[in-house]
Amino acid sequence: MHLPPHARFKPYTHSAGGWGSAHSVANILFRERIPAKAALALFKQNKPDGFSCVSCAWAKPDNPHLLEFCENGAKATAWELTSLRADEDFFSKHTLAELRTWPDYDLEQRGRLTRPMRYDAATDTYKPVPWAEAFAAIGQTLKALPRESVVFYASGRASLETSFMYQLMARSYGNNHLPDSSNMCHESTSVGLQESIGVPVGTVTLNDFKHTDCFLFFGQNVGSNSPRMLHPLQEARKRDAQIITFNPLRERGLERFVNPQNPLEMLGPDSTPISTQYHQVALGGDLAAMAGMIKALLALEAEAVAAHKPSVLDHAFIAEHTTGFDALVQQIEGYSWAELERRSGLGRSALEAAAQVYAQSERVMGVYGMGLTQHRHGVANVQMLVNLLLLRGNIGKPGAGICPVRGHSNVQGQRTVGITEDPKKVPGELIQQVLGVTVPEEKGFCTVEACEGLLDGRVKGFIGLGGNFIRAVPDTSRLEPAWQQLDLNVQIATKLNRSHLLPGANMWLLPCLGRIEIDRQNGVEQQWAIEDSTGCIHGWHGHSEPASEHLLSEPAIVAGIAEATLEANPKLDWNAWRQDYRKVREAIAAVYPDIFHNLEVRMAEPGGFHRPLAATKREWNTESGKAQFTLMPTLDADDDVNAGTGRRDVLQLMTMRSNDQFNTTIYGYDDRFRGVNGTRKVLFMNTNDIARLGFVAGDWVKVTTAVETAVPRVVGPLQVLPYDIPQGCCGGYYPECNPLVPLWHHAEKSKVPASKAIPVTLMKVPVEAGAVPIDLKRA
Ligand SMILES: Nc1nc2c(c(=O)[nH]1)N[C@H]1C(S)=C(S)[C@@H](COP(=O)(O)OP(=O)(O)OC[C@H]3O[C@@H](n4cnc5c(=O)[nH]c(N)nc54)[C@H](O)[C@@H]3O)O[C@H]1N2
Ligand SMILES: Nc1nc2c(c(=O)[nH]1)N[C@H]1C(S)=C(S)[C@@H](COP(=O)(O)OP(=O)(O)OC[C@H]3O[C@@H](n4cnc5c(=O)[nH]c(N)nc54)[C@H](O)[C@@H]3O)O[C@H]1N2
Ligand SMILES: [Mo]
Repeated sequence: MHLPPHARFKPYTHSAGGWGSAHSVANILFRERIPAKAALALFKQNKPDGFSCVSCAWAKPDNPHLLEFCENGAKATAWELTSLRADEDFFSKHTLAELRTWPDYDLEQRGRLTRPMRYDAATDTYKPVPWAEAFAAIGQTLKALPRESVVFYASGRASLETSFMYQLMARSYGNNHLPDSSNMCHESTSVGLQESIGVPVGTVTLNDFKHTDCFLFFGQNVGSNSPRMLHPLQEARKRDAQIITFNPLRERGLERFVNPQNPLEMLGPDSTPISTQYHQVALGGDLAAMAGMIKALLALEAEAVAAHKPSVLDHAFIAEHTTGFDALVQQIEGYSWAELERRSGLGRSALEAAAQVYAQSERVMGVYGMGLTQHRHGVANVQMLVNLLLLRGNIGKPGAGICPVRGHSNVQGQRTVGITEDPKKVPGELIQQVLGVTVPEEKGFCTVEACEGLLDGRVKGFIGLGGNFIRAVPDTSRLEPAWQQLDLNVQIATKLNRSHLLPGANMWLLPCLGRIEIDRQNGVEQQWAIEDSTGCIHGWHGHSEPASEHLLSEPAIVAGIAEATLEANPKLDWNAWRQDYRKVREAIAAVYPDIFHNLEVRMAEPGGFHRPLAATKREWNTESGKAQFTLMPTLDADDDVNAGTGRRDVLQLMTMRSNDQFNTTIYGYDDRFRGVNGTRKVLFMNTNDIARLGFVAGDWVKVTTAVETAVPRVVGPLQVLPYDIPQGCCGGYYPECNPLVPLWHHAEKSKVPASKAIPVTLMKVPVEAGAVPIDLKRA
């Protein structure tokens, strides 16, 4: 088993990108034993004739760089192209009881899954089975289960074609239980933007980045999680665009960047400073920070009026296109500066400085990530950012708009083609007419509801189209035992993970082709389509030979389960779809003509095509027919934490990603930009809190959730690491800290788990036997 090398902490003083990034890519290519020939696949990544990155959902330019990929995209590719295999030999040697003791890193590091397998309780191992047998048995169990008891989960990677088929399978089966990873991610966006501006997705394209004067950057760690976005940001900086960042941590990628693909920059001493203002907002302090900016903006407006200068607010836009302006002004004016400062953790002058730049910029873009969405008031956070943008007409003009940075590479597209628990969001009539499938009327389960169903026994069957459900969800310690009560658990996956190791009655592991692999059906290479974070839809195809001859494509697996389970439907020929994905695309185009008409031709155009978005044309599909200013329910993004503010020992914990992971996939134990090496068992803390709570750097602590204390939620021991984080806040890694998030601690309206502000207390514990101490002297 893998043992972490000597753990150490040393603040990272270099830029994001640069040689550190190139070195890290070389390391992983070596470790995954990628032959040089296969490494050439990187040249095809994100190219018009190539494959789309398996990592994040960031947009691909139509004129890509020679190597249009980033450190983390390259890692993701290497992870999939690995020559290591978790084959039948491996599974015959390891019981699940043993594998459950392995860390996430070791599980996936075993390499690609190679054969369909069924859990055998007698030997506590997975045993290979032929595909036909797997499909028949799964179909039989599904037919026997109550239709409302089965959940169809999707992690956001599967193509538009697979996703379309998958939701039809669920609906033909008889329910709308289609939660996906976006329920833990950007659902606050889908709900918030729909209400405020009438579209569930961002309004900007890559082209807009060329015209933006000012970026307001909230809670998104671009250097690790969407590094290719650093290119347009760097270009923007070179023409002196302003980037105002709000983040509790000084994230390296938001500070400085060296383009690892630019030889001159790699050799020279220069890096581009990214942020022009950096505000270390308190966890959950964004509502107050944005309210403060609006308050400052209103003051500037008053000054301009008094001095007979041009208005700061775009009154013409506000009058013609919005509702709710007066009420918002009244609410904002009711907040005192003292309150705004206290809640945001930022000084008035800092917020005024941000407002000043905003007021002087013509084209402003609001960019954000999990720092806004994963809060109790995550939806309000998103809507407050919209408020700020609307005040100066920054939606629906070039260079301006709202830019949620999505996570999984096709997470946005999956929603577009019907993976949603809400039947109102799918064109039921057309689905009935074209495909003879009746969309059930009753709303299905989102992720949190699926978890509730697991806990109370309503969910008896679970199909996972990718992902690592039981590791990604909140309240892990309560949910793992429930997961083992399932009558049927089918996991379609590329690599082994913890969700596969807690079997119930019937547990299946179905290995699929990865996205980089050539998918041949009837000897013909197939193409797929996806939609990126900017609503751009484009095609791709695989480039390397499959990891095993026994793998099936995701569409083939979905078709296999559907055929074995569902009554024959004369309008829906699963077998024809499995053999030719063009037919699936025809159906997608017929069901969603506005977005996907002529899909086959348009997806092949260089750079793909953009879906129409009414808000970009200043048409508002909202309740009022206008863009809506939204009032804030509260200034606290997290009431649960604030309920405990009386207690000085309660900190707010954010769960975060390292630079060496993709969600629950742990590539390694280094978080280079944050200076942590060789360990993930750390708790990032402010030095004053460390002293105040009676600890010293390097102490080991147990972390306990400080609300609903009757239910024990404990993680640790973790080692205390002094870090530049606001007082009262601390940080630990996802997914290790997930047992601390109560299932009910989620965003209002969107039900996104509030993983960025969990009230916790700490208790010192003796050093764990065998624990590798962090070398703090190097700090
Ligand atoms: N390499 C890599 N790439 C990825 C992923 C990955 O795991 N690894 N995951 C993918 C997925 S699914 C997603 S959703 C995205 C996630 O990408 P991000 O949206 O960047 O999500 P996180 O890494 O969780 O970090 C959020 C950032 O928000 C900050 N933050 C935390 N709390 C607050 C707050 O209250 N206010 C503000 N203003 N900031 C806060 C944190 O310091 C951190 O910088 O990345 C995608 N891309
Ligand atoms: N505490 C806390 N919890 C969080 C978050 C957080 O910030 N904090 N973030 C949340 C977010 S934003 C998200 S998106 C979720 C992520 O939740 P998930 O999407 O469920 O999790 P992943 O870790 O992305 O899933 C990894 C697994 O996907 C499988 N896989 C990889 N590629 C493929 C493929 O091409 N096809 C198939 N079929 N399988 C594949 C592999 O087996 C791999 O083990 O976690 C959420 N949970
Ligand atoms: Mo995500």
